[in-house]
Amino acid sequence: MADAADATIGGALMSDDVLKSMPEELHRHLLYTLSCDKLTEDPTYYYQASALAVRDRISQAWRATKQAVSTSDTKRVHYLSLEFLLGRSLNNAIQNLDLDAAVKDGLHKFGMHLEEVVEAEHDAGLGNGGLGRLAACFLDSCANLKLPVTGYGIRYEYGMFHQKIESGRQVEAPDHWLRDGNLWEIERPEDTRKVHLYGHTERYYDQDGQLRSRWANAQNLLAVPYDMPIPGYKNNTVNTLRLWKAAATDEFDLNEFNAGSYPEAVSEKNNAEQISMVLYPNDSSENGKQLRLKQQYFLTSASLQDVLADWVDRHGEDFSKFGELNCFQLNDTHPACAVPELMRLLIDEHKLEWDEAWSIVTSCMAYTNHTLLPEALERWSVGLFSQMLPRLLEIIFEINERLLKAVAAANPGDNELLKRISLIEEGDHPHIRMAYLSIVGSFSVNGVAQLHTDLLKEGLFSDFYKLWPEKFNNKTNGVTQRRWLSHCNPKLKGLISDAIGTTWESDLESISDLAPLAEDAEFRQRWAAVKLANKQRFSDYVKENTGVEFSTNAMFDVQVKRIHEYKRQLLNVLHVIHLYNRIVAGDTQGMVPRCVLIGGKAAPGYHLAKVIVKLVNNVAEVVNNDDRAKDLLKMVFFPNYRVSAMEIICPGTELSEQISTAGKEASGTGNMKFMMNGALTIGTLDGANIEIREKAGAENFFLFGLDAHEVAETKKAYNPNEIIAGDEDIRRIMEVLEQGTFNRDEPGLFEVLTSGLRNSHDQWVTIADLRSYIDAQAVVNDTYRDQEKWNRMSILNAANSGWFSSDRTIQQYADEIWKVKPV
Ligand code: 26W
Repeated sequence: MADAADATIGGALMSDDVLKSMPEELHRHLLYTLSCDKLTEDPTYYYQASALAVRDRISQAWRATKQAVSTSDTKRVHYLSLEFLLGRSLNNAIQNLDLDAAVKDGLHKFGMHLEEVVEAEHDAGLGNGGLGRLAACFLDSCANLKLPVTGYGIRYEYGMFHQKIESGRQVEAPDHWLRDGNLWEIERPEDTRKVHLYGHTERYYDQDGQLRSRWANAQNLLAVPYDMPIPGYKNNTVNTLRLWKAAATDEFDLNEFNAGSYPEAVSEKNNAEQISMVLYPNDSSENGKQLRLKQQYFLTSASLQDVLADWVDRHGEDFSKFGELNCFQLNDTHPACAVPELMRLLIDEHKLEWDEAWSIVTSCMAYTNHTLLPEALERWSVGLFSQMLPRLLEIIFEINERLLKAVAAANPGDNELLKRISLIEEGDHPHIRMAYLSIVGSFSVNGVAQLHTDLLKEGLFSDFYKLWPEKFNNKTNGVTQRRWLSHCNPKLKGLISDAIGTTWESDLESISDLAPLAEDAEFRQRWAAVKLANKQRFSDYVKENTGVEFSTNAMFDVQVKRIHEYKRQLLNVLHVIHLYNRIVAGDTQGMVPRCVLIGGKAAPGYHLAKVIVKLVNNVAEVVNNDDRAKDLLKMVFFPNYRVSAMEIICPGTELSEQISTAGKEASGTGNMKFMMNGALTIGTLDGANIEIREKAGAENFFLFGLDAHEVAETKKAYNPNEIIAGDEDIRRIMEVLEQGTFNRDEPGLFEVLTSGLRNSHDQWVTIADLRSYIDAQAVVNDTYRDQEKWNRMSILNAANSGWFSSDRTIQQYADEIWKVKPV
């Protein structure tokens, strides 16, 4: 048997040796590592054996990558994020290490199929949605580009909740993703860090007679790191995602032990462990919970200490080059405590002076904003902060004082300006504005699509933009084509690679070579055949999860994302009701059969979002059970939407719904996944849709609705009732909704929704966009009738998706923000 440790990833040596040795390796793991008595048929064991065999092969490159980085002394990047939505790892690792044939073949020898075996892996659902999945795509691209980037996050015991649908309503169940263990992580107890909470600050004179501040009487807890490998694509690079688990210190319980209260001591331990217990399932409104602030501080303090400890190992107490050789990218404001915490560590622990420390902090922190929604901007109560993080609060006050002094000097007499930019929002309950803290403490502030960045500059952050225009920049999001095309759509991958080679897998711009093939009738036919096969898989999956039959003759129309008013799933439902009304009225001339799927989780405390879920289910129930609609219209709410569901939904989708109120969706990334897989988009001029339309060509995009500035104008004198009264189709839609067609047994159930639509203060101006949306959907319908045309447009969308690779995004972060080179 070849020694696994000798194999080179993606090297020439590999394939033959691996093919031969894989069955033996699987066998060895089944027998010795997993101790299976006789050869089992349980796919879970084969999943574990495969993961172990693949992990063996990752180890060497992982060690080599660490070695290369630690000896090179190049600049390093630390990506701090409360969320990493990785999904499954086995298939990804197999693909990136080029082990596909070997593992498939190895499993065959045991009568097992890889497709079945990978299903045994739980999704690592350590994120809510866009921001968390973006972090995962970024790690993949950093490894692909061989960049020295480490991810830092929290090892939540429970990830994003499991969504069940009972009587049409969302019910949350815990996601204990670690219950069968996690073969992808390695605990590193030797790198455990100590984190402080509570206590108070005190003044003292150090040996040099200097007056200093320190954090006294704090409670300590431990941060224990678990490392996960992030393999690059066939390039011998394996980067690291380091996730922290909270644990109690031993010292903690001593007093209580001595007092004989063993159970109390153990419950203290539990208290500490709470911190990494559960991911907050909120992605659009901050709720000021203590535990969440603890999580944020826990992550930032442990990660910064980790980086500093490594620095001191290599450079001693000389920090003169620390700022130049490190960069911390803050994924939204969630890790914003990094600004005052790095100040604290440098000043209190490493005895630097304020100015020196501040110049280091502001040369190595960079902040990405992911949302314009005011209710999602984090503000922490000063009271809570002073209790939990007293020393940090002191530092924040000092940062603020210096900021206000400098701004006042440059803008004498402008007290309004000072109030507006203060890090502290004054009032009965003063709050710290975490976004402002992040801007002030960073050398770079970026938005995630061009429109979003422009709106940040002219709106939310305009005062800061005037102060420091040079800090602001745009980095349009991207997604990794390795997961979101190669892995999830093997048939399309095959077709594309047959036609233009495989360069696109590591350099997506080259997918543009497909464009001329849009004119090739035979290629179009093969393209359509792949879509059809993917629709079949999609349809089987829908049947399995909902019991509803989606006919592959119909157009597959999909909206999957978190449920939120601004994303306007409601607009989608209004259109479905419109189609249903036409069917009932017999007005079906030229109507193409459609299957509409909506999926996504509602934050557990977001009542309106939950009512929207219920509405989708109720409309689906009526439509799917009406014989008149049988051949023309189906609708489902897909339960428990997650990364591994998208891997099946995305390849089979034909129409991608990106219909948010313009100016509200920072970027969107689902829109990019669909485009790569040849879906056409119906969308507003919002977030990255604008760039998608530019790249795809306006003629290959179904545009509707008001743009961001028109939305603002419309709101000044918005009269939805007038629009409703003046438009026969819209009047009908509202009528059936308000008559209770979809809530016979529960009168008034959807009143909150209909009254919202009719409200002149409706923030999402849904009714204002409805006519335009219905008309655009009619154009979609007519285009679909011409399948040659549709397929041409589909190919052109995929061919023009090169810009939306996260490799491009990360290359821009590396060149323009981080200034790092591959190792
Ligand atoms: C404090 C509660 C909370 C938690 C998470 C507020 C806000 C968030 C995230 C910033 C929400 C989020 O995921 N934003 C999404 O980020 C994606 C990646 O940049 C964008 O593509 C989406 O448009 C944006 O909604």
